[in-house]
Amino acid sequence: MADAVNNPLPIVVLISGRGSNLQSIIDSVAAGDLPVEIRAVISNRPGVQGLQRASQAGIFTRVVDHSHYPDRAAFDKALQVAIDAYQPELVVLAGFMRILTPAFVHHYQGRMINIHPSLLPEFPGLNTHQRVLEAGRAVTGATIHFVTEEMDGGPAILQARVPVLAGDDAESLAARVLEQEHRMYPVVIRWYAEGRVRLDTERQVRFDDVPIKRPRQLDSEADAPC
Ligand code: NHR
Ligand code: GAR
Repeated sequence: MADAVNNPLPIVVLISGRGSNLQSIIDSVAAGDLPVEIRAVISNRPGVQGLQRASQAGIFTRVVDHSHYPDRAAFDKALQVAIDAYQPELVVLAGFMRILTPAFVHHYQGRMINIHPSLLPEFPGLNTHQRVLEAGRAVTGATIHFVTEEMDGGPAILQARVPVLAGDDAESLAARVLEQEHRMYPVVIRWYAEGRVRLDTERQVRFDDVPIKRPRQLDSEADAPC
């Protein structure tokens, strides 16, 4: 647990690319709105924009390049060693694009979260926005969930809904969803830091100790930033 000033929650953020979700977390910490210490940002791809964002903010960066390892197990082991050197209490996947092995996931059970740009359980996996458009959905959104061995299948914590508009393409839709994503991660990480959200032994999300059957919705209660 963390208290805003004295005891920030140590986290490590995993990225693969642009890092705009990372930036929203960095900005929220800098604004004093998020009681965490970003101990490191780790990318599986060298040279990505997210690494620059981290360096600019004075955060340690590491690259664990998946293409340098013979298989997923070897990559995940190296990634685990890199992460654990920073002793985070929470691992945050922010546009991280490699599926993680069960052994890795178990090591961080209840201590690792992901953001995915759809209303899970709908549209897990890649090319999400294109598939939402092809399915003719009027509403899409984003979901933050605990990571389990099932890809994009872990218990959901928070969702935000976003309309699909006439004339949208994958790019315009992604941009509208991303605006909500940028609001969501600071909210959920703060909940985690404050001990308000956790995964219980039955793999149920508990919010203020109460098991929640459905994810919370951004804007629904007092969750919205004022
Ligand atoms: N790992 C596990 N075990 N469980 C989850 O819920 C995970 C995960 C790893 C990543 C993020 C996820 C997303 O939000 C995530 C959730 C990548 C792929 C994928 O197919 C799928 C889902 C997600 C991220 N990746 C390809 C692969 O073969 C590689 C694609 C690439 O490198 O560009 O790993 O959507
Ligand atoms: C975000 O939309 C995130 O939800 C999505 O990629 C984008 C990353 O943007 N994640 C996935 O699709 C995971 N498979 P960012 O690098 O600017 O944060």
